[in-house]
Amino acid sequence: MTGKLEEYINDLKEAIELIRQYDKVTLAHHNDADGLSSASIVIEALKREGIDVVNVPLERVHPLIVERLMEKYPGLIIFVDLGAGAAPEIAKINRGKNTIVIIDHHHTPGSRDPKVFNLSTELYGISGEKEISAAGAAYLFAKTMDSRNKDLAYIAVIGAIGDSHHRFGRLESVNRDILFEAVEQEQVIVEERNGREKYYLAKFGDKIDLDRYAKSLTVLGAVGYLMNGPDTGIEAILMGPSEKYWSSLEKLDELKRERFEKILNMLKEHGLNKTKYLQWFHVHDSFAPMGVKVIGEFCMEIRDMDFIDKNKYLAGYQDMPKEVPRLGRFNWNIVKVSFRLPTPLEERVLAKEMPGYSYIVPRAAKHVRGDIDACHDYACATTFDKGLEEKFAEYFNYYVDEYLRQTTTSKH
Ligand SMILES: [Mn+2]
Repeated sequence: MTGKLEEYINDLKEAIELIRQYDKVTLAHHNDADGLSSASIVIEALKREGIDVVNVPLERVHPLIVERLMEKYPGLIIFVDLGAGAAPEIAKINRGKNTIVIIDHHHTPGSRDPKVFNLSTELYGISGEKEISAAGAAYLFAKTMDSRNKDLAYIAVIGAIGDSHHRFGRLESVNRDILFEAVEQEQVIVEERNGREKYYLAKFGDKIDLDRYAKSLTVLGAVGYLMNGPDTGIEAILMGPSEKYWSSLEKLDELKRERFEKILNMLKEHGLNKTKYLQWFHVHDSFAPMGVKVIGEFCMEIRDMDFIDKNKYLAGYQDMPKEVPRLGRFNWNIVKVSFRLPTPLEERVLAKEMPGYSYIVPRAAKHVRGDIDACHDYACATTFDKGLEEKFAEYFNYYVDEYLRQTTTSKH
């Protein structure tokens, strides 16, 4: 058995008993393919139980968002594909008022709050990086609730592919068990090519390439975040992608192309702000109404272009939209900043010659009260108040120097 799967399912049972005491639920979920997939499973499973669900798609778990969520939707709040990392903050904001259930697969510091049920698979030794997606965890939840929910297996496969859990060639562990449940029900087809598995959705007639489909769901949820994209995605997951789905996908791709082109030309003409180690630029609200995930994508696209300094860290800023679906307007002035590495610098980071983002950003962000989600050495993101960009750059450079001092001293 994988990790403590049995224990996980037992704890799910407990959460289900609790949930059954409510006739309406608020579901906060991430807006990428796995987030939309896990939300679809929970929505459908609860609907079948006769429980009403309001879903709130989120890009990030910001304290002000959590506060508003609890104010506007008191009672029972379920988080899927996010929340585990912020469990202590969620408990703190909640102050024992609402019942919180977190179904997630992200790393978590845990939580001892009796009103916060932190069901991150990571607490049970099941890896959220390759063994189970959030949709997989949601599927276990749904199937534990009622075995008839096994017809939702294909959705857990979509989620796992959305999070690239097949990147080593094939789905493994719990993901793989669920895959075979979907195959058995003729919802998914597996084909082997050059030693790697390819997955197709067969549930809705046409054979759909699941790599392509999962990517399209992330475009709907992230680029279309403020244009009803997440709901269009959830509908497609449950009912099959319609003509309308593919046409809105095309429109969103076009919008993204057009906006990227505009900023690209601006950067080529005016260049980036260059400091000792960090080069950065700001798109302000030029990417609106697209979600803030796109700034990371944009950085990834330009990181090796000619006008980028190959030896400096790369940061792109985008204003956080003041509107959050189903939560309303926020009076904040927050920026999201995404970090990527030009390939030559990435090699120096891999060689430990230069510090990775997981060394620099959490330290520097503290000085501007930035929040940190997941941070990797090669990619990272944070949010903080607009106007602190230059101050942040100073601290960024400070911590690069600090790292370099330490590595030179340790060589003696
Ligand atoms: Mn996920």
